[in-house]
Amino acid sequence: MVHWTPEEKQMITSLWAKVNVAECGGEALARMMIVYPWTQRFFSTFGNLSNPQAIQHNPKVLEHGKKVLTSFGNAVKDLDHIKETFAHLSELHCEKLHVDPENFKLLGNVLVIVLAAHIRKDFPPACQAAWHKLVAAVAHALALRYH
Ligand code: HEG
Repeated sequence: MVHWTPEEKQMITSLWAKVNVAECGGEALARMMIVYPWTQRFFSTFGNLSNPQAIQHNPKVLEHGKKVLTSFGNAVKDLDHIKETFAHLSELHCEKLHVDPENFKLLGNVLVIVLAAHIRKDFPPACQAAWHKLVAAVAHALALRYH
C-alpha cells in the first residue's frame, strides 16, 4: 500500500476540489492520443482521429476522457484503498480491452501536465510531487490484475 503523509493527502484533495473533470479529462485523453499516437489504436471506434484538431474536438474522446477522470477521482476519495478501487478495471483493461499497462503511466503524466496548466498558481512543486505519486499508484493498481 502506498503511504501518504497528512500533507500529501491534503494537497491531493484540495487540488482535486478545483478540477473541472469534464474539461481536464477530455483534454488529458486527447493530449495522450496526440503526444503518444500509438495509443489511438485502442479507440478505433471513436471516429475521426486523423489530426490533433479532430482529436481535441471529437465528442467521443471528450466523453471518454470525462469518464476516465471521473473514475480516477475514486482514487482521490479513498487514497488508502487504491488497489481495491481499481481491481475490477484492471481486469477489464487486461482481459477485454487489451490495453498495454505502460499506457496508464503515459496518461498519468499527461494528466499532471494538464492539471498544472489549468490550476497554475495553486500547483506548487510539493503538490506536483504528491500528484505524481498518485498517478503512479493508480497506474500500478490498474496493472495488478494483468497476467
Ligand atoms: Mg480506460 C474504458 C478508466 C486508462 C483505454 N477506462 C474505461 C472505463 C473506465 C476506464 C472507467 C469504462 C469501463 C466500463 O465501460 O465499464 N482508463 C480508466 C482509468 C485509467 C484508464 C481510471 C487511468 C487513469 N484506458 C486507459 C488508457 C487507455 C484506456 C491509458 C488506452 C491507452 N479504457 C480504454 C478503452 C476503454 C476504456 C479502449 C473502452 C472504451 C469504449 O469503447 O467505450
